[in-house]
Amino acid sequence: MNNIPSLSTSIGHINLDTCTYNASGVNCITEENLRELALASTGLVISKSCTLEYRDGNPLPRYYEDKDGMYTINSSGLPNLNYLEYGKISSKISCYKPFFVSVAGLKPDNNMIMLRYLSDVGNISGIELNLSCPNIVGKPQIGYDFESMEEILRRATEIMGPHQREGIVNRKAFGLKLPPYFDISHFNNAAEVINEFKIDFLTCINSIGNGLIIDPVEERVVIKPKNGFGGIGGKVIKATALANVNQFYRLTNCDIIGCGGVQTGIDVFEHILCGAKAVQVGSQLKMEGVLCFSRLNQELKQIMESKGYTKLEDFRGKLKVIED
Ligand code: IRO
Repeated sequence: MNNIPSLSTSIGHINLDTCTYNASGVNCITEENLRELALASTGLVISKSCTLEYRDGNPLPRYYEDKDGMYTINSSGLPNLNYLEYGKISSKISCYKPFFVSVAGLKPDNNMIMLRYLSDVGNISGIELNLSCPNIVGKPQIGYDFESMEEILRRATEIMGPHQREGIVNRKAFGLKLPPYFDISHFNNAAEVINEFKIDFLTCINSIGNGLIIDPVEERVVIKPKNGFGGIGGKVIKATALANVNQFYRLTNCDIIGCGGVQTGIDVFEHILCGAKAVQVGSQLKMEGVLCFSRLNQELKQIMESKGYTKLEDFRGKLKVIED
């Protein structure tokens, strides 16, 4: 009998050999970055969020981490090659494993142009629409404006429905990268909007927007853009991430992708216990490089073995609450 735990999973109709992969944004801008991720022990590869045009991003320094990964702060400002390039690169990555593209238009119309094009590229398996970039001056996070979010999802899901290409129905997994929510009424508001549409997956969460990390010795901020304000990642955001995974697991029928505070196999296990079907790694990938995936997968397998679990569905979403 083969008792080695399997980490295989699925996102929408896309099957993955393992449940961990990169968070969009970290080490995934260039073709070289993406190939390195494809050759690592990832279940899929997702690109940096893209825009219509190439972007250099914000001035440096725009990223900072504390020495033990307790927190990171970034204000990258959407550096990316542009959406057409990720369409082209898709053929180089999809020969290894599923390739997803993250999309973050600076205007709603730009999102629609990119979705229309990318939904017709055969080598792309999924699209994550980023509704939560915290770092573009003058562009509020769409995920916090439920009216705009509804309007964008109405237009996006019309485009992302079954797509006809050379006579073949070519449907991608379509999902949203959400910001963290902190109030129960906001979880309900967001879920109500999401449940109106056909959304395959939700990635919870993006960085916690507009935090401020300072250097008390220098009496100065640690990154340059926006007077030092940026998106917070790292260990400190795990509790918020788990809460968001679990709320959206309860409130929607979407597949949930956990993201936030993952440094060890236990963190991956906890995300799955809260309902996640797969788990993205951001800050830890930045700190450790792509070898983090084989380590995390191995650590998760050891935890599963010690508990007698052979597959993720044995414990996914089975978080217990304390009864009276
Ligand atoms: O500054 C960024 O590029 C960035 C993006 I688009 C995002 O979605 N989240 C983040 O922390 N940084």
